[in-house]
Amino acid sequence: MHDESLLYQFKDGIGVITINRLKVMNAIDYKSITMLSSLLDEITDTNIRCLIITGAGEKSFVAGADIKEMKDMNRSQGENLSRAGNGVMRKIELFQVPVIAAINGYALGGGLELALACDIRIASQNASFAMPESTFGIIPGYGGIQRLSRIIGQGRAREMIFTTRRFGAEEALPWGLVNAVYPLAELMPSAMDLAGRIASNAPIAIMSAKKIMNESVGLELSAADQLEREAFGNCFGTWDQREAMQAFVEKRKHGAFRG
Ligand code: DAK
Repeated sequence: MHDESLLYQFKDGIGVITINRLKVMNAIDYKSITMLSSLLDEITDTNIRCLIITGAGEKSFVAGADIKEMKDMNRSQGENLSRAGNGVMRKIELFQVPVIAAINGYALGGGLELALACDIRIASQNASFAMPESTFGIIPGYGGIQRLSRIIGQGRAREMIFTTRRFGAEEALPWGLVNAVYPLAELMPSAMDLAGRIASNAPIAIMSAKKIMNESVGLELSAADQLEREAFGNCFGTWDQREAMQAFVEKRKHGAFRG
């Protein structure tokens, strides 16, 4: 169940979700969070190979949680928002195929947290980033504190959260907050290209690698190795593995992966 504030397109194995709340810089309210959650549940197409999340327009990816909605919330409404928000971020993180955040402008607060839940972040040159929560008397609550520290390291994450300083894509790049920066017009074609490259690989291998990378966070190396070993073993005997290796030996192009 979703309305025009959340758009979904699917073509050639690639899904694109667009947060479409232009009047509020694509800030996400409780309804958008719940719709996003339902939409993710509804994407059951086994042909999906990669998902892209972006914002509508040319100024903003997602300018955070909807402050106008939040300002009068009571404690239980805040808790509901938190539960829904945490749930949807986790759903993105655990989504069966890789998720790319195509950051086309402001990625602030909850918007940055949404991007952090994705596997890969790429940005347009006009993108900007901040964790401004403490200027509103709150802290990042959609898992952003944990994910930000894991992605850019404790020192930089603390600086971002404590200072709330907003900075641009060129600074985000060397920090590893985004993997690449493009002129705005090239952002979506580049996201599609990246998604296409992911989609061209063996689906079971990609999904399995993502699962192991998620599950091994925080594990001892030996336990993580065990997970990896089992998943590695499971790849053998798949049609894709046999066909791709056979094709290499026979010096021919492998048949289309079946997944
Ligand atoms: N919420 C609601 N409306 C917003 C908004 C937001 N986050 N951001 C922008 N808008 C609205 C503006 O109020 C304005 O509405 P009107 O005045 O036209 O009615 C419209 O979008 C256009 O914005 P501006 O006129 O301000 O446009 P500018 O280009 O001048 O500035 C801006 C764009 C994005 C720099 C600026 O609007 C801005 O600073 N917005 C606030 C960004 C921000 O601080 N975001 C972080 C919010 S805190 C939680 C977990 C997580 C969170 C919350 C709860 N739980 C666990 C419960 C997350 C919190 C946050 O994200």
